[in-house]
Amino acid sequence: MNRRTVLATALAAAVTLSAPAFAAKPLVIGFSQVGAESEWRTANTVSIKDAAKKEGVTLKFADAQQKQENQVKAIRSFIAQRVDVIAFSPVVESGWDTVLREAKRANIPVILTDRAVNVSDTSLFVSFLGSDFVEEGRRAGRWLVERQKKTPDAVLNIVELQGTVGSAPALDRKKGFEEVIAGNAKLKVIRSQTGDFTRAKGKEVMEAFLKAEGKKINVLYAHNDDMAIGAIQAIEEAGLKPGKDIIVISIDGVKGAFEAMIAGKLNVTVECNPLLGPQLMQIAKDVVAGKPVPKRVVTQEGVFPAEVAAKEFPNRKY
Ligand code: GYE
Repeated sequence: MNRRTVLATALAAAVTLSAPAFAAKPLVIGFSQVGAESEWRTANTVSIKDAAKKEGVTLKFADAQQKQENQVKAIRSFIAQRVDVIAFSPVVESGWDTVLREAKRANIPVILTDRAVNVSDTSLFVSFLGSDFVEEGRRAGRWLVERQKKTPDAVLNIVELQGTVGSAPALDRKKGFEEVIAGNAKLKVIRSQTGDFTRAKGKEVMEAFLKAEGKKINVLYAHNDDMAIGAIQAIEEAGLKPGKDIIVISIDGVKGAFEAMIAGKLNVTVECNPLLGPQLMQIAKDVVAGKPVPKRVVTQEGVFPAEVAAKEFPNRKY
């Protein structure tokens, strides 16, 4: 090797060595999703994946199929991979202390999206981005209180389809609704059971409600649109008219709910916005940059009764 070749080789080696230092290292986020149980969840997943792509974030996405143990496993694997940020939508509220302590010990910030956790130490997560589910339950209740004024003498028997047992939206939507109808002797919840936020379960449980209570049922309050859509099928199969014989109230505001409202089968949906991707990316970037981030970011939402469904439908993004 002559002197020139030695120099050239050394130079090439130096360039190769220093090249990665110049390229911006993409932010790596490990995200553990609940599952794919509803239209809402699908829109939420698409929003997160799209926002990551747009922001040049490397997203490690894990679907937990509605099982907490899968989420715990995913979080542990993100810790082992030393991702920059862990984000997740906790399927249920409790049972997170141990794994979140492990993330904290590894110095990996955790962002909660969509659903809350019940932990003894709130420093185990840096931010919680999502809706106010108690308020959504209140909105559903307030709509019914107004509707009841049309038939002031009638007692309305309500059946409730709850979301996933132990999940923040199921607990809070029940609580908010109860808070508003409490003390109103004309509004009575006669049955309440989980339909796990899915259409199939919503239909199955509504069939059981109809079998047990038949025409006594005046109102269905479903914690999400998918369960309401499943239940609407059950009501029709029982020879009754959803939206008329039984008032149907639900939460989310997905396209399927607007279609059901336009068809006269659903009376109202309370909006819950799943498009959390862009805000999640921003919070993650800020955390890694050492900027202060808000501990709680509440999503802005509305209420859509059937009367406005046709007009609003073209504006819906999920
Ligand atoms: O309402 C439901 C989904 O956590 C807000 O989860 C979310 C809920 C949503 O399965 O459709």
